Amino acid sequence: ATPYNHKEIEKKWRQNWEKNPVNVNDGKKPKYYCLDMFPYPSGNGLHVGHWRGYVISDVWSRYKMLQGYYLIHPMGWDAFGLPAENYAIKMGVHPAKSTAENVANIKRQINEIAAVYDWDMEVNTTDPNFYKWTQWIFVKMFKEGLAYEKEMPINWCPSCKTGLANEEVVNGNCERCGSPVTKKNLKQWMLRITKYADRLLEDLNKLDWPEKVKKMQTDWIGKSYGAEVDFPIDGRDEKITVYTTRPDTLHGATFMVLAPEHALAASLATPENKEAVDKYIYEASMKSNVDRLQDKEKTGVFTGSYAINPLNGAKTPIWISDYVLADYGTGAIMCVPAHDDRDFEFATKFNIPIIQVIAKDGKAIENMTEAYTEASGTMINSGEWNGMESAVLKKEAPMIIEEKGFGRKTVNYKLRDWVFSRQRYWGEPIPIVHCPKCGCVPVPEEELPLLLPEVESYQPTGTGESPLAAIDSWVNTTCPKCGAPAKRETNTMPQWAGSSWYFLRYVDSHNKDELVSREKADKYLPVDMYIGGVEHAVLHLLYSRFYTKFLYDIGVIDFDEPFHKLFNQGMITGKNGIKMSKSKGNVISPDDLVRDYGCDSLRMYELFVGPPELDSEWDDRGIDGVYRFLNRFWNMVLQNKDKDVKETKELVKLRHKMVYDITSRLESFSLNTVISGFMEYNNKLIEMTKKGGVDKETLETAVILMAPFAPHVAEELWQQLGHDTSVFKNTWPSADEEAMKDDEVEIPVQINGKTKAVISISADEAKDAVIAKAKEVLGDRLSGNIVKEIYVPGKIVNIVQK
Ligand code: ANZ
Ligand code: ZN
Repeated sequence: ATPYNHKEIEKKWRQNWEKNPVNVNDGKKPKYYCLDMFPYPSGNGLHVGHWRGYVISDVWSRYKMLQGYYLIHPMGWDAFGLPAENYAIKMGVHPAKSTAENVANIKRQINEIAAVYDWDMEVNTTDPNFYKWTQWIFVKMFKEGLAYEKEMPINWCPSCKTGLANEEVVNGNCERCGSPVTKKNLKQWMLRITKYADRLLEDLNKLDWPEKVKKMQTDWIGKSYGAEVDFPIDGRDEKITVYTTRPDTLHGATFMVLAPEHALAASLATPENKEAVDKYIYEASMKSNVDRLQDKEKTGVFTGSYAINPLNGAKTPIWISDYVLADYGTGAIMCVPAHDDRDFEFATKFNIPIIQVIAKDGKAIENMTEAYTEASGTMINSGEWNGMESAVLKKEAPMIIEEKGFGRKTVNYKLRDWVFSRQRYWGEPIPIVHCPKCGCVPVPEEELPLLLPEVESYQPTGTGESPLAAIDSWVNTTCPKCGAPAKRETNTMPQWAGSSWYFLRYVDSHNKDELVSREKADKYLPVDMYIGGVEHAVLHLLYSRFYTKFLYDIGVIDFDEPFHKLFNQGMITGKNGIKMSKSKGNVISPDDLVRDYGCDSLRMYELFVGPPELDSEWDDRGIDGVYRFLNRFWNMVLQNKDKDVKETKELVKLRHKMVYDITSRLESFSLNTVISGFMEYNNKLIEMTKKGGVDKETLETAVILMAPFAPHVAEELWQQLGHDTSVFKNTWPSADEEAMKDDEVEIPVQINGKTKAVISISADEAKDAVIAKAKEVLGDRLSGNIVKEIYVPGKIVNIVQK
């Protein structure tokens, strides 16, 4: 038989598939949309870690194709934004040029995977035909009041020289470059994602996503119920309104704290405290939110003023501290040190009284060494509330407060509006004109795309202005409304803009008149399966849901969740779990492995390295084993192909068990055990080959099962088995449970050669198990002095005893 030659058959089938695509839309098949998170075309190319996700999605796609679906399986490029621009600056070439080169290189590498991508659908976020619609969505949002301008202190990365969204700040550092994030006061375009907070939260229930990701989004949206309480200021007309989730503890409020940015903070300082207060406020303004919340010793300053507890008239000192955030709740809190950790720490440090108002079993703690934070127990020191269950009161207090007239029940969210301006060159220009008379006027829809102009210098300026601001001929324009001289907005969109909706465009990527035609959207969308890394849990995956809901609201599409099912693959790491990166010098390129072992071996090895949802260490040596397996499989099929073996009960059973095992492992996404399953079944088939051969149906079934994993090998063997159509024209085999059952046989059980009983066993049961069964039926007929135990497989048991 012909030996397995991966180079030859991979070339042959690649050409063949190009001419005769295996994924065809006959208009009758149901669609299945399997999407990869599209890559940034960075200059480093793909490493074996990138392959993993693409292989997983391609295996799943081909499996769906074999189940009879018309597959939507596209690929494209997320090419605007900081990574592409930073790379271009480093290499000293224009980002448009370097991006095009990188796309070409990565596309070549991706083609080595032999995935069934439909390149006719390809999109690139930097293509004017694409970003026309990114801008169009912005204009629509502006018209709906969802895009607005606001001046405020925002997160600023001094190294990337641009503003960042909250989602892009990770533990106080820039999500891109890791530099500590500072604050900068800038006029910003904002997207009102908060308007969708409730829907973004509730609709998580509709999604078949990992619980972990749902929880991350739930926490990020951070909905909480509580009350606002108004505290009059002693000797003044103003009130301080606080937000609390624990209004049941109102009697235990022994001080108040305002955020340094609170409107009243500076003015509450009495003359002797003025200097200290001003200094504190100034210093706080230099820190980021994350810095302020991090676990370090509390700082604060007393204003000298007091507020009156509206419930019991107690005089409570007003402090300022940076552990209270300006942009959450009301930026002011009532502090209950007995029942809140942060307040306890603060009160202990500054010697403020602590009053316990909730007690377990009604008994107060003698010397509190930490806050009692459970919301269960009985109210004490709480006037008319004494004796109530705190859990009950927690729910009722907002209503009581509302009735008494010094507050109201409220709902709060942690989610903030999306800071949408970037002071960088390589992004979609925000299509707005600033007119001295008309204010902000959107570029008319029919004039989109508003092209990104060529510039001499695309380096970030660091001044808070984008490099576009330096191009007078571009900046100076006329107002689309009144015709007066006006100026263009010079900020660009964040890199998330294009990726928030790209999955909609694939199915109608050439449409010049619409983002996507309603007909195609109804037919081919939304995404059934989305595969990618978990790092996007609250960035891309939240923004995409927001955009989808908006486009649903304005009637572009008829569904309001983009991704029905989500699978997050783990990372492939270098030795000792270290992330693969160029700087660490541990990047393994797939190119050499494909050359030496072939695409099919690398595909299977990518899955074999470990459970797909976990991080796995890469070890080059393992691919050898997969390569040898493919050789053995190849030889096994070819050895049997002309033998014309009749199917036996044993072969039928083996076939159905194989179908059952492979399918159930595949369905549960246990892809590494699918590969080990193939190895086990191949060994069994090799055994059968030695015993007399494997029948054609079993061979064909094995080849079809292998097709999503090793498509070239499967296609070639399918042809060698005598077919002239593609292996992918088959239907995925199904397992018959009846056929999988083991046969039972009855055998005699003897003592010293005389039959005493009959037992029924399955034909391939192990000797130990059969002897155990025999001894059980013989019971006390056994003497306890056994000399020998004889088992003739499937025939007879004989126990020799004295
Ligand atoms: C009194 C109290 C007593 C509180 C108690 C807690 C426990 P979540 O669940 O995160 O919404 N808080 C309110 N606004 C704040 C701000 N701008 N910065 C920092 N902390 C703020 O938390 C709400 C609780 O966090 C509120 O309830 C408030 O403290 C505090 F035993 O009020 B609480
Ligand atoms: Zn940065």
